[in-house]
Amino acid sequence: MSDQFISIYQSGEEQLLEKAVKDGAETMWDRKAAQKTPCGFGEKGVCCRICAMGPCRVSPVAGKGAQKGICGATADVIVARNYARMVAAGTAAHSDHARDIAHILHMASRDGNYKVRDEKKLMSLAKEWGVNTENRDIYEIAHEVAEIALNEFGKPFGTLKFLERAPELRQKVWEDLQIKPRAIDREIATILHSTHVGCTGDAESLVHMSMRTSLADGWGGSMIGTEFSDIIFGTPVPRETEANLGVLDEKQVNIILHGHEPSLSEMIVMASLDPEMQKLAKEVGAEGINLAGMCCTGNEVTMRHGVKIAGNFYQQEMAILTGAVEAIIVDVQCIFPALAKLSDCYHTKFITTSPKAKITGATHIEFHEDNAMESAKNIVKEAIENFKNRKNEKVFIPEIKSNAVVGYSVEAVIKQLDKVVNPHIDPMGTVKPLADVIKAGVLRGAVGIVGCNNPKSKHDYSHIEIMKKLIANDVIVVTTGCAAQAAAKAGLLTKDARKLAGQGLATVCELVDIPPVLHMGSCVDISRILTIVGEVAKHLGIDNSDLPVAGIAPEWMSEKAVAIATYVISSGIDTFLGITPPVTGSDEVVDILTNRVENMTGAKFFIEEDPHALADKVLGRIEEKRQKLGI
Ligand code: SF4
Ligand code: WCC
Ligand code: FE2
Repeated sequence: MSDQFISIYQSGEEQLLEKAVKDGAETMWDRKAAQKTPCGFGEKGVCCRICAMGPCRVSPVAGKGAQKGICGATADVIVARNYARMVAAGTAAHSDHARDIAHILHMASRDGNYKVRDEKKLMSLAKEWGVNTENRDIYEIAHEVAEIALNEFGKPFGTLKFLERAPELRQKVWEDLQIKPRAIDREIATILHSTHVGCTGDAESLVHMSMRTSLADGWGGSMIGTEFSDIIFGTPVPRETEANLGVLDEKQVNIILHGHEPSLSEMIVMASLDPEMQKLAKEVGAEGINLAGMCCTGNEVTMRHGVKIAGNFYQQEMAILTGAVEAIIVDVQCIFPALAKLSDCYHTKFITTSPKAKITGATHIEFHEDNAMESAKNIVKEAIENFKNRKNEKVFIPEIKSNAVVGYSVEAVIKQLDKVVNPHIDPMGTVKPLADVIKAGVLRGAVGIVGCNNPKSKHDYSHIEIMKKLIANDVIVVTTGCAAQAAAKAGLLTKDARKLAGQGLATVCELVDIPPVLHMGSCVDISRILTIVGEVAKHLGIDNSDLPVAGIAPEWMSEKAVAIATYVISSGIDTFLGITPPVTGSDEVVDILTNRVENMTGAKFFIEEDPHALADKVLGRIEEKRQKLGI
């Protein structure tokens, strides 16, 4: 195995942590140590503080200790209620992001900052939603489409429009289970209502409701987030980039873009290219402006502009510890409040931009979409002017980075697949070649690996071990979020990584000209994975749950991940969690999630903290599915 593929375990993190001690900087590890042993009640999900008669914590062991909260809620009810609220919060985060993006399309104009970049996608969505496109200005169409999307959040009647994109068999499952989400906000509000003190007191009902709410994320908020970002900023195509802290450049103004919504980061990318900004950078003695991304913002700008990836969730503190970052610009989600104090140890400016995520101690420069370019320039200017405050003796940039190819939207994957289509025999522009190789067994299956980092697991270790094992066994991997950035840093997003693939997958990669692990974008872009799985199922005339596919969140930590895992299950795709969710205080809830839910949705949860055992279970399950399908 070449060094490139093991570099992930020598990424300079240890040196940076030593540097932190020397610089008197506090990191997550100090705070983790201060937490001592985590609360066993919280860990098992049996702590309730939903009303002021409590907090109540009940025993996770039947027949021993307090078995009920003051209101009589059992461990089953408390665990299920807490789970449902995680799903609600995750769904709210993805969907509120999507709402902002839909608003941006609604304000897009020919001479404004935000334009329509993918007209084809807009027109096809307009057609899908029955919007008249004849003899109309493209922006008029865009505004109507945006308004329909905005109504998906609060419409009083009907169910979500994007559900109709799923295979018919899947829609029937949802229909029979009565879990087709209605308006997005409504599902979130309903579940908050139902989990209020004195409402739902039945675990199965709470899981059932959680499924409906989560589908409002996957086939609602997240899908709107993806589709509308593509329309406004362009549908990603494969492009090359680099990943890891080594992309920071001592000679340039380093700006980290961290957070989620492309509306801000796209403008920062544009602003940094502005000759006026470039000139300013030279004036302060820098060679230029170096943007580097983190978390989903990192994914959004890398797949549309090739902006380099500084790292994933766990590395946000590391980036500041390099002492080489002039500014870390954030909007919403996955941002450590600790960055404010940490930035104070260096010259780094920690700039918050969203009224939804202000942080004490940060410099708040509010980003206004209606004045986007000017706001972005002001933010970039702050960073440039801060270059002169950098203390060279405090700079240490680990010299580690890997090449990566990013940006495999569904459209881009299909375009690659066209390379093996004989147009005299088969149609172009479909997933047929993918379905064919899965059917033939050249690929045993396809797996989505997604999600965060979590200090409960060695940084990126589970992501990478699982990916390597799956591709070695001819399972193609698609990836998003921080998992995708782990793959990028490990060199798995290169065509070279074919060497690590089994013979079948290596051959497919060769013919179709792709890496064995495909970067599909940010966390909301898991909707791209739902789309491609659905397309393959439709092509074969079967349901998602029949396919040899699975979802894995090896190092997840956020409520968004719980919402995602739940909509993936509800979409008929098995989901493997590498971190145990706080549900083990209820045998009933564990039984529903890891067993009974399969009778409802055709898929279930697997919880396995050992990455190698997890990969084996995935492979076993894939073979089971193949056998059932008779392929
Ligand atoms: Fe206790 Fe019930 Fe109130 Fe929860 S809702 S804090 S279990 S009394
Ligand atoms: Ni999505 Fe997890 Fe990263 Fe945040 S950016 S840390 S939810 S995977
Ligand atoms: Fe994310």
